[in-house]
Amino acid sequence: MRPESNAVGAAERAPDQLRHDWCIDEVERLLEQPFSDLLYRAQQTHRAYFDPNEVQISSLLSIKTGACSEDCAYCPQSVHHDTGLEREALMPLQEVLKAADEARRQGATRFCMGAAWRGPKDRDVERVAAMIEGVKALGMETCVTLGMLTDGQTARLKEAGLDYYNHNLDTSEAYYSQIITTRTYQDRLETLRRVREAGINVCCGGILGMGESARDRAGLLVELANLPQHPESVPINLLVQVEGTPLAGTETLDPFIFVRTIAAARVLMPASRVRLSAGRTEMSDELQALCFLAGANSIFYGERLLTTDNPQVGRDRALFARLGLRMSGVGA
Ligand code: SAM
Ligand code: DTB
Ligand code: SF4
Repeated sequence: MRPESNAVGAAERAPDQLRHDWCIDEVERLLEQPFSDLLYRAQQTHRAYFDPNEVQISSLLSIKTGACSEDCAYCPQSVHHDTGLEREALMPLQEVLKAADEARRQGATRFCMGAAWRGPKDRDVERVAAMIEGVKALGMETCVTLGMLTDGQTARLKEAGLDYYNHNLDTSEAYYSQIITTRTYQDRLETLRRVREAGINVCCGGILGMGESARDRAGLLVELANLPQHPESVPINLLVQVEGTPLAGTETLDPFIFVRTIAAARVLMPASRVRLSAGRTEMSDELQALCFLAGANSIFYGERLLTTDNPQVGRDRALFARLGLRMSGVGA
């Protein structure tokens, strides 16, 4: 399998060093290490596998918004929560391609299309396949997140040329039923297995700041790292609290715990892209710098995530310049 663009061939370089036998106690201890020790270890790992000054850039587009039948407690798009979001039908192909081209011009190398579905119908997959083909023709990597998939659907997406499928475990198995009741952890793992078996790269991570315990955070990381193959992309989201969702008003997470969790993800999954994902709008530049120092080397770029705000591109460009970070694929 091809390594992520501009990674230093890490996955091929030391596959024997990638562990899949982590236990929760061990990761809890890692997360509790003195901050400087944990960051030093994460830095060593990061530098052994990647150029620490290079960050992969993805842009997001919601191609089908709202009215999702699932009850994910964090999500503004669930039909179970009243967040005032307008529901929108699947976007026309030309609009999607226009957005992708604009993202490419801004410097994104991967275009991620998200749909608020429990899972797509086969006719939806046909339309998404055309979007994947069109975005690939622009010279970008493609990622989609459409919910649960069948074997036939993963095969169709692979045939269209899909590079990555995003499907998050979100939290530990123990905490999952507090967050989502309309599907199981096992359902999630099944789709991940199908995606992997179809030969599509896996993008899988979670959300922090949902009222979970330290053990839940360790549990999520262990689930990710102990998959038969590490996900190539690991998005770590900080909960974006949206009024009307059950998690609005949750006590905010200590930012150092967020940074520690990024560092632990880097240590457990050395060759993966760890993406500093949702929640950046509320983070200071200094906190984001700590996340990069802890081993994050990917972001969502562009003024919108799916339905909520992301930092202005000017702010990100200025931050990258101040930190001497390069966007991968842009002049690299
Ligand atoms: N419906 C599909 C699914 O759930 O897999 C795809 C779209 S869903 C919005 C993609 C991911 O966005 C979720 O798995 C979750 O991790 C993340 N997400 C949704 N709402 C969020 C929020 N308020 N804060 C942080 N992350 C969020
Ligand atoms: C992921 O882990 N985070 C992205 C992407 N994968 C699809 C989505 C974040 C959504 C934040 C809330 C919103 O904008 O609706
Ligand atoms: Fe639906 Fe995905 Fe939101 Fe859950 S996270 S409610 S599955 S759009």
